[in-house]
Amino acid sequence: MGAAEPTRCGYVALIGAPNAGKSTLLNQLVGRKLAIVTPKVQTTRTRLLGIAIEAASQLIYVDTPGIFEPRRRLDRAMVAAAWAGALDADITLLLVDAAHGIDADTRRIAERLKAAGRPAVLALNKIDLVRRDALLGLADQLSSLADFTQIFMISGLTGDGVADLARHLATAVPEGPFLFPADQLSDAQERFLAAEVTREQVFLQLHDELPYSATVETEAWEDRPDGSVRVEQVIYVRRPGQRAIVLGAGGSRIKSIGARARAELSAMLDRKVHLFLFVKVRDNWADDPERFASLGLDFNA
Ligand SMILES: Nc1nc2c(ncn2[C@@H]2O[C@H](COP(=O)(O)OP(=O)(O)OP(=O)(O)O)[C@@H](O)[C@H]2O)c(=O)[nH]1
Ligand SMILES: [Mg+2]
Repeated sequence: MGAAEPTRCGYVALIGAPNAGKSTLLNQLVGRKLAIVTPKVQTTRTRLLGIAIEAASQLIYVDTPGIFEPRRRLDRAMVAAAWAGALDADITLLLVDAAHGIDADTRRIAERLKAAGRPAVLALNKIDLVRRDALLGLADQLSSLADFTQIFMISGLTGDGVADLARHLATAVPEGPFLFPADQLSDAQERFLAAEVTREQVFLQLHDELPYSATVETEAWEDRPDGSVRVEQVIYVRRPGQRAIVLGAGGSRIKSIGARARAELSAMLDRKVHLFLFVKVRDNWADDPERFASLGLDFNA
């Protein structure tokens, strides 16, 4: 970097259909696991910033919930958060799962970008799963739906193509000073990231409706003099029967969720963690303004 080179800084929103790989890419771009990732759709519920320096640019990536046809109040708030992220950003990066192709969700997103007169960067993701010649047809089809300034072919999982993408973004964000300290990786509080780590295990270890009926909150956080941390969290579910499933026979499921979450959290924080999980029934949590506020979502979206 020459001394006279001006710095650049900007927000880059990662948007796309559920499961396109937005959170995986965010983690790859930042070089650290911030966002939770699962094979299930609608894992991410709120905006999360991941911050990286590339050459003389600070890139502020915005992970967003997948954009899909909303039905419940929580869905509406998630999709509203995703669009707010997309339209507030300096650059919109549309991620498409190349193995899955163009579905109704992706088509609707492209159409809305076009209607908003919003050019975007297109990234065909998961190229580790598809033949290269299939990618060109997909790129063509997408180009007919919206206005893309650049097209990249990447794998957020293996990192293939991601450095090229980051280099391009670094030149495309506006000139200006860094908006965050150079060593800051996210805007998220540790309490929130810790709750997400447990929610990831709920998604991975429980099935059907349950992950979508559950939310996790960190209720207490105590730094101990010996350098360890004591964390209390509540997993909220909607019905007593769901509480029984989360606990499992003789408490076996909650024990296994807690063990995995504690190991992950301990690695993330680089210190010993004492994790205490409670399961509570709050049948209306998905209609409770306070729970939305704790997720950073707009109840009235
Ligand atoms: N093979 C392959 N799998 C990927 C790639 N990127 C993501 N995945 C997988 O796709 C699934 C979804 O990834 P996420 O990063 O959670 O996707 P997302 O777009 O954030 O999903 P939502 O938050 O639900 O909208 C996970 O199982 C990932 O491991 C990739 O480049 N290649
Ligand atoms: Mg996600």
